[in-house]
Amino acid sequence: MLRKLVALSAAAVLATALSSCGAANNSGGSTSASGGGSDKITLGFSQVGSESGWREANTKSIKESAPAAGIDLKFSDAQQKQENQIAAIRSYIQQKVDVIAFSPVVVTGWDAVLKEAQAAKIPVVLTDRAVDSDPSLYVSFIGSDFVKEGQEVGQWVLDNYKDASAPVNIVELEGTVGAAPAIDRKKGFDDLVKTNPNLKIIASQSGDFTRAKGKEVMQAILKANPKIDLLFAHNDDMGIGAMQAIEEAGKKPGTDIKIVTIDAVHDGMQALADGKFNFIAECSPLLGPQLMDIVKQIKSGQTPEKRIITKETTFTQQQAAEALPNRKY
Ligand code: GZL
Repeated sequence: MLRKLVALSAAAVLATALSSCGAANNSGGSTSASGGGSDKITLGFSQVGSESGWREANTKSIKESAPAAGIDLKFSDAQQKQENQIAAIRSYIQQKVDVIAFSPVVVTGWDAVLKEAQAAKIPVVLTDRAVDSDPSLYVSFIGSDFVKEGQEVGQWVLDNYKDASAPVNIVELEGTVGAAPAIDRKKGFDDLVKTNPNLKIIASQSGDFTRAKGKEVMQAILKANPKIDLLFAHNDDMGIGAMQAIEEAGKKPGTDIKIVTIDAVHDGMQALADGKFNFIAECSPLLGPQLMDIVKQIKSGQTPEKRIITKETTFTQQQAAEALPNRKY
């Protein structure tokens, strides 16, 4: 009798164990390697690279906000090469991630891989930079208005040189060739500045958004142009590299040659507070939390806004000195 009771209870325990596994498998969640069910969302993210202080802050924001949102993040750094980003996106398609997001290093050349993601029924979100592909190939684009950033810097130049009687020689350090921020910041700035015939852009060249290249290009421009009044650098990092070149040429940045930039990362804000920069238009890298919200909206069947423009401001030297102690990056 006792043996029969023991056998019956063992069978009952075994039946319960199997049915709970079955329940996990049928709950619609994918069972993980451990055999437990998981409803976690997996996001595959392809980052441009690590070319600037802005990019570091952007990467930190994404890497910190994924676990905070309960999202499994697969992250890749493309070292500023489009082919690496395309390979990463293809890998995420193979891995059947739930959502793909990326910051496109340049505007063109994405149609094929975006169509592959669409064919695999994996939604794509753009962050930071735009592409020229058909908007039906991505669900949402969150990032700054780069034309507006260029206009904010251009307006500062118009305001500060409106009474200039002699020509004002301007140098422009452009961002990565073919990148949306480089194209649009140049358009915003140049279209405004050319409304004052005294303002002359005497040299405009790419510094690839890096300090090293910004310094190298500025060294060559300084050698070729004895009279430079103002530098517009498309990001703080190129501005810092150029600032070093200006000092090594025996000139005072912020005084002999004024420097205006875009981003407002810590080192740029410090240069502004120290009087070596003269004005910065902010470009927020803190896109992580909003990206995770968009991913969760998509997975819960909602349709996020197609275009989300990040909120930003501008800084003078005084405002930078006041803001620095509380800056997050
Ligand atoms: C702008 C971003 C740019 C930054 C640079 O959203 O794409 O790339 O301005 C960064 O600092 O390298």
